[in-house]
Amino acid sequence: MTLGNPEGDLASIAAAFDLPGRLCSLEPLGNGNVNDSYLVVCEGPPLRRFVLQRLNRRVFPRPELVMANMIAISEHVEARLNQGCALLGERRWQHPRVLLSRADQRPWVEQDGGFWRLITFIESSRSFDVVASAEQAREVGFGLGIFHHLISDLPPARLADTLEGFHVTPRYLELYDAVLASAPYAMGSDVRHCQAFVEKRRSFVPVLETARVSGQLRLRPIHGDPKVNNVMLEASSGRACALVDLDTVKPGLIHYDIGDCLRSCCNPVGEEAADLEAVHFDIDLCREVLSGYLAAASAFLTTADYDHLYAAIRLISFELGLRFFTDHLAGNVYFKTDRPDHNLQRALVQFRLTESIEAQEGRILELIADLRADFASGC
Ligand code: GN1
Ligand code: MG
Repeated sequence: MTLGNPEGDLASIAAAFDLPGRLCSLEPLGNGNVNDSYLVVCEGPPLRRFVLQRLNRRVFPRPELVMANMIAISEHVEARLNQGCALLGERRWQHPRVLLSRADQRPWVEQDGGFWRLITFIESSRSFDVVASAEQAREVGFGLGIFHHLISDLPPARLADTLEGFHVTPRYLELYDAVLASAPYAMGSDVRHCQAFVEKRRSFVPVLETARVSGQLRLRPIHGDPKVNNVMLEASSGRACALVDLDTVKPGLIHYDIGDCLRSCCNPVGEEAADLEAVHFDIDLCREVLSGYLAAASAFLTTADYDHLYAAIRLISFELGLRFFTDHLAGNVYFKTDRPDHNLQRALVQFRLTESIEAQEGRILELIADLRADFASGC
């Protein structure tokens, strides 16, 4: 099989892992903004599928620590599942497994400067770039809740900080200020709009970090990127059955995850939307995601956790907008792009979503209070 790969033969990289059979196909997979992913199919029966990924070394300067975190999480989750998890009932929960290199039994292969890993594909499952129904929204929330539940007793110190400053919003603001100071080109009206948008929200930026430093919120193991398409739903039942994309698993605030999941699920037109007018935060979807989440996670949430939920929802959409905007100003050096203004458009989408969240602050706070009361009464 020849795949015309400019950086060496992808098939030979896949074959360097301990695959269970002969490789029969290999094709690009998904639309990740950072790593490159390929679907690898192995001869059966049954046919077995895997995901081959090249980690972006600029984003993850210590990729071996990313793998160590993935393995620590996998072992922990497997052990928890073997003990049985009452919350899952009849539901099957899966976790991607890491394959080892044939040559040295390490969980990665390095070739021509690339750092590659191969993990199992979650069989009989699908993911979606936007939420298609209330049931799906609830399942995505439940999936995140189960994931948090399964890792809630893993001491965060067991995980390396693979991406220092990830979701620490004041750090993104510092980077933005530095990039803006040396931005090389004339500012168009969209850029000026984004700049003014950020200026107005400066004082809000440290809200979660201040709560962490004061001890109100504490570090826990988190997923780091639980956007809607990282929650796999069983194809037959539509039930959440796995969380994938575990690169960003590390110690953090669960609020980053909850905010990220909500900003992703509750924008019905998705983060690549071209029509800004259509971007909005759908509070009905928010109710579904949060109630799904709380059905699995309410047992370990504190009063302070609930008190910071609204701030998390507002902050993480703002933060992603700030990250896209900064990358636009920096010349698109972090996120993959298809065109020069791609990151600017993505920033405009997230800022529009932030505005919609802000406009519904009262309703979102009421919703959180209602759900909190329901779950406190054992609903
Ligand atoms: C990046 O590469 P991907 O699509 O899994 C980013 C996330 C963003 C996301 C927005 C390591 O994730 O933080 O929320 O794009 N991952 C990293 O789609 O920066
Ligand atoms: Mg990711």
